[in-house]
Amino acid sequence: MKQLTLLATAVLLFASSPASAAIRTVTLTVENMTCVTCGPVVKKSLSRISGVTAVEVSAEAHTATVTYDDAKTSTKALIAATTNAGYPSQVRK
Ligand SMILES: [Cu+2]
Repeated sequence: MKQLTLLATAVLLFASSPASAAIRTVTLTVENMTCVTCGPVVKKSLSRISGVTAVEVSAEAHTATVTYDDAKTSTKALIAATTNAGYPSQVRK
């Protein structure tokens, strides 16, 4: 029983720790990418966010795959950046 309590405590600590910040990769579904010049615009809007380390845009699939440090930015900021550039997006489920 004691071991179980210790384990539960450890899990709780891990889950709430700020040290759990990590590099994450998310795929966004991006609207309005209708021609070849749209991809670079979307890519640029995401690349200049602090904390973003890599961006792969597929105009054909209407997606942007973004690698970022979740201590520095968030999916909310990524979505805001593409939306402000004229390309509303959402996290692909
Ligand atoms: Cu275009």
